[in-house]
Amino acid sequence: MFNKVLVANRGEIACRVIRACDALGIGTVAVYSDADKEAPHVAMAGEAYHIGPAPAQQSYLNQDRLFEVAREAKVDAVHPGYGFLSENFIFAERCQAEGYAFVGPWHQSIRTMGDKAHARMIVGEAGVPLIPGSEASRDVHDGIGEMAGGLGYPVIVKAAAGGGGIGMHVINGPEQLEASLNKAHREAKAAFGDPLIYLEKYIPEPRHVEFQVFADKTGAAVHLFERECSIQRRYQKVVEESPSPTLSAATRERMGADAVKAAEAVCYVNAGTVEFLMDVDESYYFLEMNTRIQVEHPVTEMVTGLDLVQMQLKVAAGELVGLTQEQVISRGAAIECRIYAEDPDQNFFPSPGKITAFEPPTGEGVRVDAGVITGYEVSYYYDPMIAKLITWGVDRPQAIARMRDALDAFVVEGITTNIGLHRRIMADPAFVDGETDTYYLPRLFANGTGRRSAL
Ligand code: MV4
Repeated sequence: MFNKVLVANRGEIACRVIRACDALGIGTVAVYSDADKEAPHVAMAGEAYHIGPAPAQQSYLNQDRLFEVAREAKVDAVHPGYGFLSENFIFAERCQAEGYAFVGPWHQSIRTMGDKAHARMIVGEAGVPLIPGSEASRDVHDGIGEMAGGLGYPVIVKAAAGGGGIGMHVINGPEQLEASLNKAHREAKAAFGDPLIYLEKYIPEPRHVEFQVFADKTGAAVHLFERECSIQRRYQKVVEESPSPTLSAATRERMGADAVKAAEAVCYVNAGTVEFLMDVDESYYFLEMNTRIQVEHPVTEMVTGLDLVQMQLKVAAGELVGLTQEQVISRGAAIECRIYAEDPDQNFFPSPGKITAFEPPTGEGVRVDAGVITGYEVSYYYDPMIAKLITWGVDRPQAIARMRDALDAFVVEGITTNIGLHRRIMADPAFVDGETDTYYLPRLFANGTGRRSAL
């Protein structure tokens, strides 16, 4: 096992990784920018190094500075968390080249799964259902347009290097085809420096269901069940839960097996997430694979009783997962509400400022993963998520009831947060009925309920 780990991140995930290292008796090295001098992860770590000014490019993304700290602190592993450098295969490769274990997948897997078109091809060849679509192309006039007719409208055009919805355009008919393809090319080139785009059959109002997978150096992968992440705003997840409230056991079985197939197709190692889009009839399709620990990993931890970050560290140190699929059991229901420093009355614009009181809720089945404390100054340099509130119940109604009570008890003063939005969602009959798909929030904002059709 490692002696000392550099936690190359900040906020709640840095605190989370430090807690996992402490539990395993591993030394921890935190890094912090000018804006994070008072951040809780600094005090939690065994050692802490200042790495530069607040802007991420000059601190948390400054690879040279991070490797200086790794050398000076004599760490033997680097945990990238999520965001920042966690899916940067150059960084992963450089960790290996400089003699540090990278707590994550092999850099080649990061590279493979980072190219959405390439990932689709490999996973499709392994027999995982893909959304019917075209091969990627750089040139509008090489037949990709004819594909649209073959797929049947509506279709959607996506950037191969993309993600998070950038450069995506729904095309409802042939009259929009040419203009939309040209626009997608331009946006793909501008956003990712690569005009590679591809077409897919458009799935209206899909659910976003993802499976946690874990693999060790033997290449054997297991899934740790699913997370329903359909409640999103501008492709940013807001509420996640496990199990998915409406997924049938038969579909769960098949999706889990396909998630494992996708991971094994790319010789995946460590923690990964296979994302699917699911249609109303529970037909599902591979969307993408995330090669990092995700924000929403706690809901999986609450229903399986596993510590995913400790597992990451053990597997990165060469240990085996040591679990057969039959030994992975999901019990009860867990829900996560992401607490953002943003103002719902200002179109959820970030709302930085000094937190004058931060008193998270406690109680049976309540977990708070926070990246802030009373007195901390939330800046606008980083993602505005300040904490995650997770509840577990013996069933979904109990998890919801506990979430309502926890949200009511959550004290955050000095800044505005989206806690009010979460209380609205937890009180919404459509949410309670599990009627959530990726258009739930737009419907809630428009109609006061996320109900699909105004009954
Ligand atoms: C789709 C889709 C419908 N049909 N692809 C959005 C982000 C990117 N990762 C993929 N996304 C989508 N791709 C087809 N063929 C709908 C979405 C989508 C979405 C997907 C997952 C979670 C939230 C979403 C919100 C809007 C659209």
